[in-house]
Amino acid sequence: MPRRDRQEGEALSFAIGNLRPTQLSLFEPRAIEGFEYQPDLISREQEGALVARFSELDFKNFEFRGYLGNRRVVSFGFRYDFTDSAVHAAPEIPPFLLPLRQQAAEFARLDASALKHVLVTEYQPGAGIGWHRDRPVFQDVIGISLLSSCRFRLRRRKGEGWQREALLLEPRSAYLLRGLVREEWEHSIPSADSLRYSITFRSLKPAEA
Ligand SMILES: O=C(O)CCC(=O)C(=O)O
Repeated sequence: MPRRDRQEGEALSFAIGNLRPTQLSLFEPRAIEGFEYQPDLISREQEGALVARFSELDFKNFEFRGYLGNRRVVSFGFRYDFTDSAVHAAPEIPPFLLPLRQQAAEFARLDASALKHVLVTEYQPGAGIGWHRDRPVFQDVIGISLLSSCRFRLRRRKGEGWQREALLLEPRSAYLLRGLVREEWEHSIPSADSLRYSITFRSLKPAEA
């Protein structure tokens, strides 16, 4: 793993629930408490319309304490700053993302207003994300994949080693990370073969909201 990803993975935090029967069996993942997967949350038309709007967004390389990642990100509502390990106000969630936020909230059985943070991530070929748990200031995490599939890897400490699971995230699908999968498991995505975007909605822990 490149040094940058390793350092990022070491310092970030995690999340998973019950895999639904709709889950692809390619990697035959065992159920992980708190992880849910929903194929085809959005249509191809909605996917195309979302991607068309991304050229308006001010993507910047992901930055972690002086290291630049090869994925590019833009935050709305709130942004997490790794320099002071705190959330800060970010530009308002653009109206074109609000219908998707509603769909994400319904999938996660939440009120849309609870999803105060949105992160749009661009993975050009060669870009991935190292092992991490999402920061503890966040509660539930809903990720929507666009354009390409990717392998979503999960691991947690087991004795001296790791228990590992993996599954395929299909384009237009959504996953939910809540509870145990947030607390015990790390996740990572290997370098993309082709362009992929993800849109991640997060709720804040009550103390932060
Ligand atoms: O691209 C994804 O679906 C994963 C994003 C992720 O794990 C993160 O931003 O912390």
